[in-house]
Amino acid sequence: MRLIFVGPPGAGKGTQATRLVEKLEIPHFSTGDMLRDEIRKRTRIGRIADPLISKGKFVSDELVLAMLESQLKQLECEAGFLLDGVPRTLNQAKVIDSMLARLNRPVDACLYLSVPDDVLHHRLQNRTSTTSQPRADDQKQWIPRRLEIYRTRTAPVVEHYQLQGRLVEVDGTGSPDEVFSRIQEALAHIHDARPCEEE
Ligand code: B4P
Repeated sequence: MRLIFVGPPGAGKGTQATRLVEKLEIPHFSTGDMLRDEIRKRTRIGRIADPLISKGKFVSDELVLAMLESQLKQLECEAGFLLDGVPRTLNQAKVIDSMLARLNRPVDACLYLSVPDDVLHHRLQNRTSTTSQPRADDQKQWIPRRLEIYRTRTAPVVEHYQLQGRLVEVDGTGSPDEVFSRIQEALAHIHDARPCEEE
């Protein structure tokens, strides 16, 4: 199955993606994880991304797409995949749609995890207080900006996949187990309705 995960910061994309790729046995492409890895290794990309991410801003489309394209090229012929946290802008969505069309791997569904702002605030602040290596972008001062950037730049991605008839909205509130059950339930319907295309 070829899936995209979108949702506001702290919606639980990373949390649910980890479970889902294990269950479906598909590769997981998280641009957030890739960028944090580049930052840890102090690469050229990491040095550009660090000051942006740490203040809750997006990294440029060019950088994200170049990074992702090199990873997607390694996809095995028959493999499905999960794109986690990407596309995050309408431009990224259009370029990724074209990349996947070239690879004859269009997405089956875009899973949209919807979570109200007050719950997002709580989760992001809680991550800061419970992890040994708190993320700079989770600091309270950057959370309103991250939510605003999401509304202006990522919400159109949700609309884009809705117009394609590929959007599946899942309620992201409740415990991680409850959310995962809802996702599996939603995917069972998609699989019935949209069998994978012939390779
Ligand atoms: P990401 O790594 O994608 O992370 P996120 O949106 O902040 O969080 P996510 O939704 O994955 O939440 P999580 O499961 O961790 O992006 C980080 C940054 O990288 C972006 O802000 C941007 O700067 C940059 N970036 C990444 N991709 C980009 C792109 N394509 N273009 C440009 N820039 C890009 O959960 C959050 C917390 O909630 C955790 O502590 C978790 O344990 C908790 N939680 C999760 N589910 C829960 C539940 N059901 N109940 C209670 N707590 C829960």
